[in-house]
Amino acid sequence: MTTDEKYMQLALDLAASAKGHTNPNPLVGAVIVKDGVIVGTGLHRKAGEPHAEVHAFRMAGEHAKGATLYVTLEPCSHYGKTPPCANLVKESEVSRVVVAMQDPNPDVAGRGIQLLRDAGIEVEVGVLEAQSRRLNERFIHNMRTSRPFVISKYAMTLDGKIAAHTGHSKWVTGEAAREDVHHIRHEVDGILVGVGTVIADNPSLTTRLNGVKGKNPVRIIMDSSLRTRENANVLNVEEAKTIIVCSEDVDQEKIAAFEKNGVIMLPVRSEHKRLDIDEMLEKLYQLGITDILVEGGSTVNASFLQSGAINKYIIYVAPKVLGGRLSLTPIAGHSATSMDEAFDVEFDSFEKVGHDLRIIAYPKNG
Ligand code: AOF
Ligand code: ZN
Repeated sequence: MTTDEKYMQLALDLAASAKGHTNPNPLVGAVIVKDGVIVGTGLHRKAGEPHAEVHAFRMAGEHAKGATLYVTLEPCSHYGKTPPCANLVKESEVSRVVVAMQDPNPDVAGRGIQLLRDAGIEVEVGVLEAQSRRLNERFIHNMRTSRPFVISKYAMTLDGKIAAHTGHSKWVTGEAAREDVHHIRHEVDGILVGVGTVIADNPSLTTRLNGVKGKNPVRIIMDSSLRTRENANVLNVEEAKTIIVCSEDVDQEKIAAFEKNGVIMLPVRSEHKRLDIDEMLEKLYQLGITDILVEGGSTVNASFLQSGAINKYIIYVAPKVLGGRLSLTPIAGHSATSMDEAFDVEFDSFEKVGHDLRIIAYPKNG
């Protein structure tokens, strides 16, 4: 690792510590170094609060003069909820700025870097860029598509089954893997399941972390013809917000009844009871949902796969073999006639979580 990479890594680690707290904003970290001494550090903690650079400069004070600023995202050049950081960087009289990646926000998009260069500051872009892009995969996707970043999560046996043919599935994975899922729930804005899962399992879809109070994502239920029962746990809106996505041709009175109970109703187009995934995602993003954990069932998983809406896979593999042609698999829907129809993915990482395996993969060319 070069010296620049070492300090950028520190800035990335600082940024990552706020995972799940900055939405809709990106994760940003900053480190200021003068003569080999770290004189300032900062991170963006929460939307609406100061940017990473502001905290770092506050700490560095006079020491910033002639120093190097390491920042994981290009300093902003626009007036958002906070004033532009590029001006602050200029005034601080740092002599060098090292940036991991350009800001994908169209309001910034290189203007911050240009502003600094125009002021005679040496700016280097691209140090640990891949890591920074990975850290902000959700933000980059939001900026590019105005849609939430979709994570498909499921747990299966070594032979790719999620349940016995009876539907019995408690449990595929062990406690550590199930706890890991709660950490992901804690970090995302929304958790989505189909009405089939609501009827079969009556889940509450809340975050339960050992000892630490979890942040509950908004529960999103895909329920085209409004089959969710009145006493379903997901309708307890005191616990967490609930959005039900239904077909736009369902009875208005039915919609009104759910709304009366505090549920947010989201009617979208549908064809043969299949909800339009893209319209749903567009509307969810407008409601402020920047990322979604899709937790099945297999019909919902199939809709997401077929519409090309999956951005990331987090898959748990249990050291069990179930067998059986009728055992259930994670993704139902259309049955391909040849291997050529498979969706290609790229493995990113695999790790043991308790006795299970967690695989992270991304769709190829996605
Ligand atoms: C952050 N934190 O540390 C940096 C950001 O509404 P505002 O003023 O908070 O501006 C948010 C935008 O600022 C964000 O979309 C990104 O383009 C830019 N940089 N944002 O939340 C930071 N440096
Ligand atoms: Zn800023």
